[in-house]
Amino acid sequence: MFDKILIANRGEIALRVIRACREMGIASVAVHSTADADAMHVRMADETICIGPAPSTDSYLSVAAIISACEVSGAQAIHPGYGFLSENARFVQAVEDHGLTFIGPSAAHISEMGDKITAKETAKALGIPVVPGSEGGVATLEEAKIIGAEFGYPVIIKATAGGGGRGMKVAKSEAEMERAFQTARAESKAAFGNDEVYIEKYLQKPRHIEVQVFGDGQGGGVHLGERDCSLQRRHQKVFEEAPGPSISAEERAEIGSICANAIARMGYSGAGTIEFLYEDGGFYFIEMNTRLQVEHPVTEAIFGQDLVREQIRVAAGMPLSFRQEDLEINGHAIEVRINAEKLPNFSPSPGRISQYHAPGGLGVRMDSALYDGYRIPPYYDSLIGKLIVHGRDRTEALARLNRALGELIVDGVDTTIPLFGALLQEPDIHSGNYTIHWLEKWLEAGGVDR
Ligand code: MV4
Repeated sequence: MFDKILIANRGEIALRVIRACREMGIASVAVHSTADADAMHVRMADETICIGPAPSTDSYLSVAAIISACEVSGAQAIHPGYGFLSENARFVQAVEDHGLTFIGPSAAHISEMGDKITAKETAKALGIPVVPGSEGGVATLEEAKIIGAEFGYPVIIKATAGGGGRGMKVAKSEAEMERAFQTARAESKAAFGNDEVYIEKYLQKPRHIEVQVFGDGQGGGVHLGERDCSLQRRHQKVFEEAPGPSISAEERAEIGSICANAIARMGYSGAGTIEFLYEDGGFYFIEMNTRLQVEHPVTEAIFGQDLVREQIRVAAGMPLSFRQEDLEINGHAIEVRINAEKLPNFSPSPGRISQYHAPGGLGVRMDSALYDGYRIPPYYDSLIGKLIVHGRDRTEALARLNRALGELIVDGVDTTIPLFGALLQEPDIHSGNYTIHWLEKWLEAGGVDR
């Protein structure tokens, strides 16, 4: 096992990794920009190293600075958290070239899943159901129209280099194809320097269901059920839950075993998420994330497993600490993301936290790097906390969420907390009856202000 790990991240996820390290008897090294000198992750780590100025391109995204910090500190492994360098294959290669260990999958698996066409081909070859559509890239408008006629409108045009919704366009009819196709290509070129696109049948009212997987890197793989992350605004998740309220035990076992087998056959190592659209009882692969995700705590809650500890163990060459048959779902968990943003437009709201009080009690977890007097810098993501509640069933989890939100105090900046009080007034949230479009429609109809 490693005796020292460097955490190439900041905020709540850096604390999350430090906590796992401490429980495992591993020393932690925090890296930070000059803007984060007073950040909680810097206070909590065993050692700290300043890696550059405020802009993340010169600090948290600097491969050279992070590898130097690792060498200087004597850490043997790097945990990337989420975002920043967590899905950067060149970073992983550089880490390995320096004789260090990346806590995550291989550079090859990261690149394979970073290219969305390759990811889909790999998924299909491994028996994972995919959205019907083009075989590979679509280079010309003529070809695009043939695909449209074959699968039927509406279709969606997606960037091969994309993900997370960038460079996507819907064509509702052949008349809309030219504009949608050219716009998707131009946006992909501008955003990723690559104009390759592919086309899929557009699903009109799906849910976003993602399956948590773990590979041991030795040909073993397990799944830890699904999360429903359909409540999103502009591709940013705001409310996540596990298990998915629309997924039966039979569906879970079936899609779970397909995913676990695929991970095993890939020889995948560490945590991953296989993302699906779910509509009318069918699962359709869209992407795979090769990192630990923001919403991993809802899975931890219902399975009683520490996913960061598991990532570290697997990276150190140890076997998974559980077998599929050891994993059992206990109750229901919900996470809400607290962002420093001003409603109703979700505009960033950095500034000084005059008062912070975290909720507590049975079934409540607050993952946050806030403290009284902390100044939220304007340079980074607006996520400042995650409130995770766990109950014996969904009804209890919702009641507990309502109770915990009542205890939570974040003063001094605007936050998304009022959004969740308003959501808890909605019958559709209580019944679990929502798709990927529910939140945006509700916000357009004045949801937060009602
Ligand atoms: C789709 C889709 C409908 N049909 N693909 C958006 C982000 C990227 N991960 C995939 N996305 C979508 N792909 C087909 N064939 C609708 C979306 C989509 C979406 C997906 C998940 C969660 C929220 C979303 C919001 C808008 C569109």
